Amino acid sequence: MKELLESIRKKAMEEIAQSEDPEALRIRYLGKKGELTAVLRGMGSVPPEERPVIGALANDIREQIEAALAAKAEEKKEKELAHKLEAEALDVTIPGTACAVGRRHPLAQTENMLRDIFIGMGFSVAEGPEVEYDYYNFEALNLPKNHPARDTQDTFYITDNILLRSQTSPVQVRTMEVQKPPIRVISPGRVYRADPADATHSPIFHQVEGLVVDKGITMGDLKGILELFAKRMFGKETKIRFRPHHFPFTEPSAEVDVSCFVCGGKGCRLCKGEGWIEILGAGMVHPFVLSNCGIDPEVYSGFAFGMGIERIAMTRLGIDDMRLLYENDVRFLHQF
Ligand code: 2NL
Repeated sequence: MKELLESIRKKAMEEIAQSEDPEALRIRYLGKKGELTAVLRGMGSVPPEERPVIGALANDIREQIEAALAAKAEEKKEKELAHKLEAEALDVTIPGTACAVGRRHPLAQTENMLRDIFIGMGFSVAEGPEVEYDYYNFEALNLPKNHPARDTQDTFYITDNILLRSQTSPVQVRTMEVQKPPIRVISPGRVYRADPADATHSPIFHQVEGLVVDKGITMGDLKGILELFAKRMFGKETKIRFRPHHFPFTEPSAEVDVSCFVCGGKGCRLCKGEGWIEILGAGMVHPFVLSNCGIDPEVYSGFAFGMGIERIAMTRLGIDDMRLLYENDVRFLHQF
């Protein structure tokens, strides 16, 4: 019996030393049907006086096997960890991959500047549909049926009375319909004209219009607001100039120029020797437009203005072809 136990010890220790799978050996030796267990079961055949000695030996062997198995398991765990650390090793000294940082599109930059300037003067921002009724885009703005601006050649019609807006004024008409004066809004957004693309035209472009309606609003208020706007947009030395003009929705109307911010008015390449650059159209809201929107022109008056964001961006940034703004060539965009 002793010899049998010793041979189990020897075999077990050898096997454990070489094993990759200590758990299988635990079952094989110490499990319910294991070799050592089988020997202990056969204790009945051992003479009673030898049983304590054999029992002690068997326990000693069990403990030794258990300790060897535990050591082996620990060793296996450590090996696995070392392997994992090596496999997942990270060299923090390897140079990183540079991440290309983008920036706002020049049109978005310009629109944000315009928004900031007018919000700073107490205006709020109104938005509205790009697919619009003929009524809001034309009729309400004193452009009756048969007015030349309604030519199907000039505007994208969807049906007889639905079109792509050709200006953002319909947003302001909608504002006047639902809001009582005082009204101070700007309406930035995308507009459409049936123009072929060239250096100064695009069938899709962007506009900011502004509208102020209250009791006692005059042309003087319009001039004050636009002068402040021009100084904030083009620099504090900037002057403005009103030239008489005609729009169906304002009376009187004017085209507004800013003094050239490159030459200060002396005449240069940017202003084509004029000293002045045209940037917007404006005027006092036509009484018909006010009454179309449910505002009594005997009580209230207002001014409105409109400008193309492309034109402002091109003037400020020295861009000579509008098409560059839509090509999304990063070599171009990275310059601004
Ligand atoms: C231009 C000229 C202008 C307006 C837009 C307007 C809006 C309402 C009533 C009256 Cl609701 N007028 N807008 C007024 C004058 C000029 O735009 O050259 N835009 C690019």
